[in-house]
Parts: sequence; C-alpha cells; structure tokens
Amino acid sequence: YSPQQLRDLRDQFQQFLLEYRFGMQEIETKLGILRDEFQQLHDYNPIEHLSSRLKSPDSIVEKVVRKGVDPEFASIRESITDIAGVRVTCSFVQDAYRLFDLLTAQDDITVRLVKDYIAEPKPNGYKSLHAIVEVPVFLSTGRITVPVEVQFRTIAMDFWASLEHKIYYKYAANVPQELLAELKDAAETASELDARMERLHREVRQRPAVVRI
Ligand code: 0O2
Repeated sequence: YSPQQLRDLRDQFQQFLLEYRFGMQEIETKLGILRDEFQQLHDYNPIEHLSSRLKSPDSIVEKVVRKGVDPEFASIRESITDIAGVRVTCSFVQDAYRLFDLLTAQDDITVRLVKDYIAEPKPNGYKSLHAIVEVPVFLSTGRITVPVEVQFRTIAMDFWASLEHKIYYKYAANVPQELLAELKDAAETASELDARMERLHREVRQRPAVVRI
C-alpha cells in the first residue's frame, strides 16, 4: 500500500464505523422516547439502564478472522452484525419482552434475527433477548440501513453476565470446571430472583394505593 492508499483506507474505515454510530444513536433515541413516554403515561420506568457501544477495531478484526469473513467492507457489513450494540436493562423479564415488542413493531425497523436466550439460555447459563434490527439513517448522500444488535435483559441477568465476562477474560477462556458449575448455579439463582421479584411487583400493583390524608 502507498501512504495515500493507507490514508484512503483509514478514511473509509472511519466512515464505516461512523455509520454504525449513527444507527446506534437512532436506536437509543427510539428507546429513550419509549422510556420517557412510559414514565409520563404510566408513572413507571421500564428501563433501568440504557447503554451502547461500538465494537473496537481490534474486536472487529478478531471476529473477521475467527469467522473467516472476506476482509472487504461489504462482506464485513454483511457478516458481522454486532458492530453497533445497544443494551437495555430492565427490572423485570416482562418489561424486556415488552420493549422488544414495542421497538420491533415500529414500521421503519426491520428485524433481521432474534435469539431468545431468555427462553433458551446458553449452556453456561447466559440469558438475554438478542435482536439484530436494521434502522434507516439519512446521510447527506441518501438513506442507508444499519444493523444494530439490541440486547434486552434484566438487572439480575446483567449482573450475572458482567461477572461471567470478567471471569472468562481473567482465565483467557479456560475457566476451571468448578467455577463454571458455580456460575451455572448462580444463573439459576438469578432466574429465581427474577421470578420472585416479578411476582412481588405484580402483587404490589394489584393492591390499592394507600392514600395519605
Ligand atoms: P461485547 O463485549 O459485548 O462486544 P459470537 O459469540 O459473537 O461469535 P454471535 O452469534 O454474534 O456469536 O453472538 P451472540 O450469541 O448473539 O452474542 C453476542 C454478544 O452477546 C456478546 O458480544 C456478549 O455481549 C453477549 N454474550 C453472548 N454470550 C455470552 C455469554 O456467554 N456471556 C456473556 N457475559 N455475554 C455473552 P461480544 O462481542 O462477545 O462481547
């Protein structure tokens, strides 16, 4: 590569990532609107935490190599669908599904893939509802569609996943068997807590409010 070709490649890569950032911002705005409207209408906030991240260049390269993807922008665009990621953390499982339904029902959103790891957890105990959605973004050059991976989960699922992630990296993916078993067990405990909190929440909502005079 000549220095000019390298500069062009850098510019193309920056533009490539920028498009994902825009897609991510569109999804964050949509979820923020749903949260604020819910708060206004029902005096209740179904989203505890909203976060987003762009995959790092290193992590994109690692996935391209691991999946044997052709290192061209077009192939990467087609095969790596989690470059833009938004995470929606809710108090209750029911809210995670409700937000998924409300987002995916919007008529400018196309659902490309859904992986329901809440209904079918991963063998290690991981739970979350994943959706790859495509959102339109309007640039000066016209309309593009950007895939964004949206993960819906509860606080308990998020707590578990963040610890598991740390352990996985600490042991460079070779986690000792007894720790894996403990993690699996902790995932069960997290699910029980989710079920219990949801039951309590439903019960409280059914009771009449105490009016202070
Ligand atoms: P990060 O740090 O969030 O960017 P892949 O495993 O990526 O080859 P696929 O089908 O693209 O396969 O992934 P999938 O199953 O939809 O899950 C991708 C993301 O979900 C991960 O992103 C994690 O955020 C989360 N995830 C999936 N499985 C686990 C798990 O077992 N434990 C934890 N803690 N998180 C999980 P990244 O890119 O791995 O990480």
